Amino acid sequence: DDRATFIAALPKAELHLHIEGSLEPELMFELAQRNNVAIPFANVEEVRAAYAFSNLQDFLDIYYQGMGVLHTEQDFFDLTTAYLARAHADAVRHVEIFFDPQGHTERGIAFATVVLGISRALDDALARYGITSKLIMCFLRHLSEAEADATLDEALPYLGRIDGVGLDSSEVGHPPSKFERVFARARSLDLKIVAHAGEEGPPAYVYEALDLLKVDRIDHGNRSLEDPALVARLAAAGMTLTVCPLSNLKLCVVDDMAAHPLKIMLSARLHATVNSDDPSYFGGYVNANYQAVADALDLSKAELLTLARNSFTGSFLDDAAKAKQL
Ligand code: ES4
Ligand code: ZN
Repeated sequence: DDRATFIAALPKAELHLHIEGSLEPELMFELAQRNNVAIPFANVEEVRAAYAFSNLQDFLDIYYQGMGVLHTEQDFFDLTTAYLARAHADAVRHVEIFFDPQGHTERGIAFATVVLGISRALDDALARYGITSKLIMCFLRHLSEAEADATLDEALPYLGRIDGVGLDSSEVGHPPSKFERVFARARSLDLKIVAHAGEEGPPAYVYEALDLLKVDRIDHGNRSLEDPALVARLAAAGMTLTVCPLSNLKLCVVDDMAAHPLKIMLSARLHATVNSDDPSYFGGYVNANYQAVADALDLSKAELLTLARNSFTGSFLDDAAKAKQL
């Protein structure tokens, strides 16, 4: 219909995408075979049937298992190339990709293998599609700050290709305060700062992300809406929230898409954006996320345009590059 056509053609940036979460079951099987890795599924249908989650941890358990098929630089290149082809098909002009180095280094995969495979695919996408990109290294918050610090050390030779650091994995019980020092060090290295906050965790974690980590963006941020003073602060600061509707539905952050807070966020003047998070696991790439939330909340073209504009203004592109996209 008319809205689908509008969404499909809308130039957009994707700001919240875990590259390991774009691993489709077909590629998982191909890489399992290529690398002689056993996976506990007989076929693609069995994999998809396993993607029924009741919370974030349910998902994370299967997400860390899935990434176990990624071994070589070529694997990371193929994974990233497949995502970028899908993003291009969705009129994505700019991507800011998260990766989880600790999910790989703890399995004995070299940091360099991961970064070089991903970044070669990003270079190709610029040449092939004109898609610009930033790369954001996330620390796993269920691990220690010392382990995050060691990961930042490993990243030092690659800071020419890494634009920012983020914080992901199991949120509750692992507040931003646990990582205050490593994020201070990242800031001193001129890295951009983001953190997942308020996905399952309370508004206090969003305050910590702002006050202790000094984030440039909040990933998710849904539970900020429980605290009117926090909403006012986020709006006044022009803080971008990278919202992920299908993720929120699949991880039971919302009970129903009709109950999704995106429209309330926009009404409260929050700088919300729409993103796919882990599209292979949550059932759709960025346009499917726009479509699902637009249908459920009856979003207008003006609201959809605001979301797409927010994705560029909230990106880490420099002002000249933003001006070209807007
Ligand atoms: C994630 Cl949806 C989500 N939340 C937290 N950590 C993650 N890692 C990958 N996807
Ligand atoms: Zn995420």
